[in-house]
Amino acid sequence: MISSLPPAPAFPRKEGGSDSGEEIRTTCPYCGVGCGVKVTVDADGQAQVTGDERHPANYGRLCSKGAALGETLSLDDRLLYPEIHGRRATWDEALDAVAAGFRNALAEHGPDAIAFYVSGQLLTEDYYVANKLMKGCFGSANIDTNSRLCMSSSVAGHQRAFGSDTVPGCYEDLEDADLVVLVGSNLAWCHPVLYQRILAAREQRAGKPRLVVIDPRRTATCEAAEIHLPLKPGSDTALFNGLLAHLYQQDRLNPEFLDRHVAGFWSAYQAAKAVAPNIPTVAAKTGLSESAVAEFYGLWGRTHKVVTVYSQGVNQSSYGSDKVNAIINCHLATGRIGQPGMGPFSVTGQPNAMGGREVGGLASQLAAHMDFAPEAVERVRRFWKAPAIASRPGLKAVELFQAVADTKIKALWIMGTNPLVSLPDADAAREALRRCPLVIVSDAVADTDTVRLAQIKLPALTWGEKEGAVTNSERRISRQRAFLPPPGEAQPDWWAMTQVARRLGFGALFPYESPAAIFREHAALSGFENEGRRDFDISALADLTDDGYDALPPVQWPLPRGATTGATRLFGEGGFFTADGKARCIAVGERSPAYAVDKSFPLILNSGRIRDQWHTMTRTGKTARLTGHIPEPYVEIHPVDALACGVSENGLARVQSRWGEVIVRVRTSAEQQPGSVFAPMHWGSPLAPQGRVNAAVNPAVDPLSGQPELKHTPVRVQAYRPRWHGFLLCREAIEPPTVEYRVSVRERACWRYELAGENVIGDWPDWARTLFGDDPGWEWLEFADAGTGRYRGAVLAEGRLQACLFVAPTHELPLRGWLAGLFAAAELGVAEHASLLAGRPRPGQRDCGRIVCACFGVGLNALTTAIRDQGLATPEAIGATLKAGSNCGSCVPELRQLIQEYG
Ligand SMILES: Nc1nc2c(c(=O)[nH]1)N[C@H]1C(S)=C(S)[C@@H](COP(=O)(O)OP(=O)(O)OC[C@H]3O[C@@H](n4cnc5c(=O)[nH]c(N)nc54)[C@H](O)[C@@H]3O)O[C@H]1N2
Ligand SMILES: Nc1nc2c(c(=O)[nH]1)N[C@H]1C(S)=C(S)[C@@H](COP(=O)(O)OP(=O)(O)OC[C@H]3O[C@@H](n4cnc5c(=O)[nH]c(N)nc54)[C@H](O)[C@@H]3O)O[C@H]1N2
Ligand code: SF4
Ligand SMILES: [Mo]
Repeated sequence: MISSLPPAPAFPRKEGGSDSGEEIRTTCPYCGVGCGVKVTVDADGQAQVTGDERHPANYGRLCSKGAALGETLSLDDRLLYPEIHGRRATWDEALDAVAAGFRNALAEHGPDAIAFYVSGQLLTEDYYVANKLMKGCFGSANIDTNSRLCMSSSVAGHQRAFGSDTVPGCYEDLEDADLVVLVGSNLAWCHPVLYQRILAAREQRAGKPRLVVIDPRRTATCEAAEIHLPLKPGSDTALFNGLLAHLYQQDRLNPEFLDRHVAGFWSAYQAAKAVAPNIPTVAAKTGLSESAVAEFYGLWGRTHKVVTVYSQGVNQSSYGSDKVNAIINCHLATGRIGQPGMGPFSVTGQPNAMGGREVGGLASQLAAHMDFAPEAVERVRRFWKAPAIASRPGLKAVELFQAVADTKIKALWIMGTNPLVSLPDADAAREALRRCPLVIVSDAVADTDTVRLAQIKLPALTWGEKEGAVTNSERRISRQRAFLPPPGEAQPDWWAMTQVARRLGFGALFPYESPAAIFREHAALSGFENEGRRDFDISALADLTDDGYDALPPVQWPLPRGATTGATRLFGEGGFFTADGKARCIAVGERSPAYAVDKSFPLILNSGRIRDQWHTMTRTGKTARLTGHIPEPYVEIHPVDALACGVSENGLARVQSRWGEVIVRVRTSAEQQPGSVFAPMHWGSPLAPQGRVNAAVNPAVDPLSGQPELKHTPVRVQAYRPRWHGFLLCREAIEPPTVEYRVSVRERACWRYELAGENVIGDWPDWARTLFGDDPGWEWLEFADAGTGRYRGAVLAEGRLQACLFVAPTHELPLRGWLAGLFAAAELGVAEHASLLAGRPRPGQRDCGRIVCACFGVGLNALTTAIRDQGLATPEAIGATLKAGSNCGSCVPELRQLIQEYG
């Protein structure tokens, strides 16, 4: 029998959710742009998702991921009831066990022996409850979050420069600027709607803002850029120190702003001049040409309205906070901050990275943008009436997992994050969890690397099912609203924590029956004894009624009591949150990554994101619309390096570091700079056991922020030559075989498994029957050639294709797209039988190739043919002919590339 894994849900959705046909306005659960979406659930439960034209983040636009949200809501992969040690449990049993675990760990080992590891994807209310329970009741600050891997260098940089963790600007600045500089940001793929807003502004403003991209690789974002600076990995501090020196030397400073609102310029300038005194030095340190550096400096110096956007190429470094301050220094020195079209702009990654920072969910903060200064601790203690308040910072993510490895942490609750895929040195993190006496994981999904190691599993409600608030990159708080009934026994995270708190005797502090009550308390704390001393103040929302909370429109903070509109920008007239009200320029010296390449590990492994996948793929991996663009984990390498390493396009490579290794597909590309390779962060064991890149990523961190250096690990790349390659397609998911290389891919009408192995199985027909099962009613079409090691086998049930397996000594196997398409056919004819046996499409039948446009499923082959044969020369022309690129626009940079290549 073809087993139909994962099983049909034992717990369907309950009654409730929105009424059929009712339109619910909510917020996209992916990136920090925080787009508003409208959802309508039709009578058969299918959700239709469109952009909310009223939401000020996106005004109706969506990217490929947002547009495909409706296809990610099935229950087949969900965690739907609590489990203890692999056995189903009631919520009461599970909550009792969690409470007992923390009670015992506290009693025996004290507050340093417990920890929470949470997520920028929790809603603000979940986050607030987690922070209060840990810091106000357990008396420990051992609550850290995946934001440590994401934004903590920006937080540290903001705090050093502004005295507070404030993003000074707003999205409109990106449209109003005359120059937008993107540093370590692949905006076209990672904040696609912001990228589209910039492009749309350029249409209207005669090419302004101009775009500069600073990234070691040439990314899709560079497609529309005037200048791409492929700097040496890690050399951003040299580039921006050089810019600061240049601005001074060229008399481009704003002396009045500096004088009134900034301290520390002189020492920052001296430090900059010492390491990057002139353009030739900068060119030598960054690997850029002198003319490119001069052009960039000239443009930055001359242009008044500049926004410098930065993201993980800046933050994820062992001196990320210095990179941040080197950038901010230039804006402070020129007074280009907090005015329309100007400012440094850290774009946040996760939908609620900002909300987490607001509640204080990082181990290095206390609550509501307060730190551990004695008066802040005392203030928060009084507000919470806290029985035991944390008075010093707790362990930061990487240290925290080190403490777990050292068995100093006896009870750990992980919520809304998958650290065994996303933490650096991920195999060591896995070992650490194995050693931890109590691991509790709250997740929405039943099978992730992290959930696999949980002793207690708690089923969480997720997007579409839960209510709460998130804050986007421009300080805008938006509501997430439920439109689906809760499935199975899943509960919101705040509820689970509240129940545990009550079991531990903290019921009076956790009286919450709804997220609205939690939000009001959070808003009240932000204004408590604030009087304008702290940037984060939303006390105007402290008295919201439940209805007011339900109806809350998107609002920016600060929003102190009495205010009716939030602040669009801060610091335009100074007013920094330091003791003297002045910002600080920070002296940044010569810096280089923690681990340098050497003879054994001669290449730099860079890592990051692809257009259509979200993090560890628990949602975006579920829809063929999103897996078609890039179906397999890969390493991208410059052709010259590929030659030197003996790897070739489409082959497999082993990427090894001192910490671990992965086996992934090879893509060669001149867009990589020689000496550096790139691998995506997304794949975990459920879909690709050998593709978890963080097994190889080093655990070095920024000493100030604790953010790991995820963009820079010395590695070697070698060809991996298995003895056979194969793939199988199957109408239903099956238990995939355990072989040396395997990747599972969701296709439209089937599952695909890419396989490769060391042990030649030999009797392929027999193997096929073990994998697919056998049934007397099935028809087998098979071709086997033991001599050449080839096998082609297909199973038909009542004329329909059920499954097929293709094996060969090389990867050049029949076309997957053509075969996957056959699963959609009602019945296969004789001609198709023959072509299946031959492993080739019939003349005239085509393979659509890799999907480029996710919205309309337009493949590479159709595009290249149309570009060549019909002379399509613009993305608009392609849109008019094939529709590709005409909906969300996420693929437009790639369409431009194809036009260049094939036009
Ligand atoms: N499609 C998609 N979008 C997402 C996400 C996703 O998973 N998928 N995740 C969201 C999250 S949480 C985040 S944090 C953001 C991240 O958004 P981004 O930061 O834009 O994405 P990354 O791909 O991690 O890294 C950005 C770039 O940094 C470059 N880089 C590497 N080293 C250096 C260096 O030394 N200097 C410079 N200047 N650049 C360097 C890389 O080559 C890469 O292109 O994306 C968000 N949006
Ligand atoms: N090599 C490398 N590693 C990286 C990065 C990189 O650039 N390179 N980037 C880093 C960055 S910036 C980030 S943000 C991280 C992201 O990494 P993670 O946070 O580990 O990735 P996600 O897949 O988003 O994990 C979210 C989990 O929460 C679950 N979930 C969804 N909704 C809910 C809910 O409401 N409640 C609960 N309890 N669970 C829920 C999902 O099923 C999923 O398992 O990765 C980091 N790791
Ligand atoms: S840009 Fe895309 S992923 Fe980000 S919030 Fe908007 S729709 Fe969601
Ligand atoms: Mo992130």
